[in-house]
Amino acid sequence: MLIRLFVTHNKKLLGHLPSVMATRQSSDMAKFNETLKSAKNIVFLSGAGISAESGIPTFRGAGGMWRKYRAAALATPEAFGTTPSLVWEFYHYRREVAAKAEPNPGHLAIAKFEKNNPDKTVTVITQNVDGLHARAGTKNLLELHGNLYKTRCTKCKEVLVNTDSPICEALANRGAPDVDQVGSDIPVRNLPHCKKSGCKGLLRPHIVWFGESLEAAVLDKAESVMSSCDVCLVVGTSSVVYPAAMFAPQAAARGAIVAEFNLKPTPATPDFHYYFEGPCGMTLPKVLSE
Ligand code: BJW
Ligand code: ZN
Repeated sequence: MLIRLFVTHNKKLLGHLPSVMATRQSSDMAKFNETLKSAKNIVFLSGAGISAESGIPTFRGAGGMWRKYRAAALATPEAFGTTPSLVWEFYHYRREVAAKAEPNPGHLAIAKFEKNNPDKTVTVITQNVDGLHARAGTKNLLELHGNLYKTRCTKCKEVLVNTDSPICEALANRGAPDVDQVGSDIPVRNLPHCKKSGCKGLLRPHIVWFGESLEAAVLDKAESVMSSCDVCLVVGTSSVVYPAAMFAPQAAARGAIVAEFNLKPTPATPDFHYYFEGPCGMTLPKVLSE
């Protein structure tokens, strides 16, 4: 059993939390499994790490670059405003990668847990946009940051599911991640456009970019679920992107039991009751089937 001090990692942002919670942190799977058995409201809060074992690169790990860009440079409304062609190439590439990927044992263990526990309220709140939780069979799912396979019209704002590959002819054979590729020259008229006759606006990925607000209904629901859960499993997230980064520390501070599954500690680790180190495709199935 690990012994740690629970010290809140960001007093400025989470000022309402007690500054120090002296307690023991555990990595006892059997004990956590007992807690899960008696819980009624369970939330899984996932990030890119859960899809890493499906071959989808994380944002802040090795492989988190596309060409010479970090996601943070392209996932902004400003980047789309100035270089929509480059941003569409980036998303076209990611749509193709995720479409070829398969849910891994971590996604599947969560979906199975939901299915096998109809007496509990099980919710998955994911920051991921790859659609793998849904493909694994998760039903009660909140996609905080949108979805690679949804588009939004920049003019009429209509949101549609779009799984076309490629999403438009001009993007066929584009999006190669090689660092020596520079710029993007697809004319805007050839990028995906709204099919409504009176509109024909430029489409964008239905993804929450940096500096944009999360969809109000999704955020409200996530906050409501987080405020009523009695157990939260934080899986494969670096816990640095807000508002998602404060969900689990806030839940822990009000008394929910929080367990983190990661390859390495994060800034939020000291806030949590349990820490399970290792690939979550191995640790989750073990904990959930104990
Ligand atoms: C494994 C593993 C294995 C690997 N097993 N583990 C308050 C304070 C400071 C800043 C802000 C704030 N409020 C808002 C901001 C600004 C900004 C923000 O948080 N910035 C921070 C970087 C500081 N937030 C926003 O802009 C949000 N909007 C908002 O709040 O609006 C209101 C507002 C705006 C501005 C100012 C104030 C208020 C929107 C955030 C949208 C995030 N969008 C992205 C990009 C989506 C585009 C796309 O996908 O193309 O979403 S950012 C990127 O990071 C992506 C992810 O969902 C998100 C989180 O990353 P995640 O999932 O944690 O991945 P990694 O790579 O960071 O970590 C992976 C983890 O897995 C690691 O820990 C590994 O160890 C682990 N791992 N393999 C287990 N096998
Ligand atoms: Zn439109």
